[in-house]
Amino acid sequence: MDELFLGLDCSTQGLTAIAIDFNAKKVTWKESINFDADLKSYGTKNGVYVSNNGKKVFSNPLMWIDAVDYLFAKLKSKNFPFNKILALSGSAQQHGTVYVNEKFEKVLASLNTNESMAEQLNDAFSREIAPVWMDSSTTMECSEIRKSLGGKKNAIKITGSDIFERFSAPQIKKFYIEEPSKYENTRTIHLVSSFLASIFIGKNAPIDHADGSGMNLMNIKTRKWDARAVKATAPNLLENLPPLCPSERILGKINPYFVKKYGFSPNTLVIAWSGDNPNSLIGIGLVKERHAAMSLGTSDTYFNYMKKLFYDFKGEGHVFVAPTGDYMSLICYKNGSLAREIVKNKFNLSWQEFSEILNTTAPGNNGNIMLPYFFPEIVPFVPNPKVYRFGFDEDDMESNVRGIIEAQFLSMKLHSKWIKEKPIKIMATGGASCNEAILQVAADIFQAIIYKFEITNSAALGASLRSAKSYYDQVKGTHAWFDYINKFMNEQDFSVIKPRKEFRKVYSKMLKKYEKFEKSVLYK
Ligand code: ADP
Ligand code: XUL
Repeated sequence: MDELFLGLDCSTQGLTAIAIDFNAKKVTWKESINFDADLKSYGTKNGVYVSNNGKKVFSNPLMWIDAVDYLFAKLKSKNFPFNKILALSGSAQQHGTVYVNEKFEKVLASLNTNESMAEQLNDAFSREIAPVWMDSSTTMECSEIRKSLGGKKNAIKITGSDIFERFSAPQIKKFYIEEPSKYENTRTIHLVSSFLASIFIGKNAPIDHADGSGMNLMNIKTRKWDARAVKATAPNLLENLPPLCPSERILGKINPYFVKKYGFSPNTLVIAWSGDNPNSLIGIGLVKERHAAMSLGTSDTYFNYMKKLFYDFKGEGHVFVAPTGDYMSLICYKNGSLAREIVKNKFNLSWQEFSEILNTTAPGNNGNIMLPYFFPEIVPFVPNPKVYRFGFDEDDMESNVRGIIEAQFLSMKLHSKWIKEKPIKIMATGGASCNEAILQVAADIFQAIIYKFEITNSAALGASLRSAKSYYDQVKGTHAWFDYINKFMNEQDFSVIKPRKEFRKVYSKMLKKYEKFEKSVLYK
């Protein structure tokens, strides 16, 4: 009988399911839904709601659980073999917080299959909205927490990151200050990942160490809630935080709702869920040093696997626990796909036409440089969006198209310098990684080989691989991650984008110029 494993990824803009047959080394199913298009009644744009000043960005947790029912109904209509899934795990956008009340667990334990989960869980939230990673409204709370922890350097040493607007601690603090009675009614504060894991096990699920690292609440060394950070955030917070656990933890058997409604076996194991970037680390097989990844999704991220803990005391980057139990570095950009789309749409281009321009214009953009802060930026910190163009104007199509792509990778190269290992290989993933013209610019700027996989959703793939490992470790004894990855990933289809040596000089010069321009606008 087939031994299948399911990985789900609840990202900013949609929900994806990937099923793998681990022994056959194959992805056997892939199905996605898009929140804006498939769950229109929620009225999101790119999966979120944005306040007028652009700083508050949030979503509706009911939409995410509706998405699970919607996607599973779609899979059922296609005869997806739910009964062959031995274990499942999941991935979710990082940092977002979900606030549930005491009804949550009670309803979860007795879900009825005649109604949707969202209908039944309607009253189970103490806060209707869930702030997400794109939120940048908590600058004041960040400085208060940072101060309580003894400044930036201490905050980094304790939590692995400086205090960031989108991280959970400042978000929770703001909620406590602005809506104290709703905070009082909160029974548990989940991350998106642990919230969704909860519906799959029918009770509050723990937060895994990897996603827990993105909260400014977990001690990066002890992997426990840090008493100082918890105190600096909100009163009685410890009672409201789920326990922490290793990412490989088997949480239990699947909630009977899914057995009755979709035909899962009652023995299906549910493995701890994690964040999308940690899952991607596994989904592209990054369990070795000197291999890095760029994920080009709604956010652009750059990350690599680290055996040992080290910090970015400049405070731009993060250190997370990796799902392997080691560490990973990460830098995150808000001006990723949505910024690329603004340029593409301004000139009414298809992605193919956009790529054509990249393929036919000169690397170095004839000396033109863009600083593309269409949205408030995380790295470098730009609280108020503004696009700077040096040497060209906003109507010059070629320079804008090349300008934004070069800027994104020059910035990635510049701000990942703290990660001491220089990559020899970079794996590309995320929706925009299907675009070879974009990846060629990245290869030329980094002067590294870029691997492009056929499966662009490495977060869902990573979740399915994590569920396979936890399952087989339990039945066959523990094996190293490296063995699992080697077995599976080497069989996946990929292509290689080589750096063109002739552009090395152009880009090393341009990087210096970019750095100078960046400094001139940031510190003026
Ligand atoms: P997330 O997981 O963050 O929700 P995805 O990784 O699915 O997002 O990426 C979605 C983005 O991929 C879209 O916003 C779109 O801009 C981008 N995208 C899709 N196809 C292409 C393409 N051919 N070239 C460049 N970008 C693309
Ligand atoms: C990472 C980050 C984003 C989200 C959404 O720190 O904020 O990459 O995980 O994908």
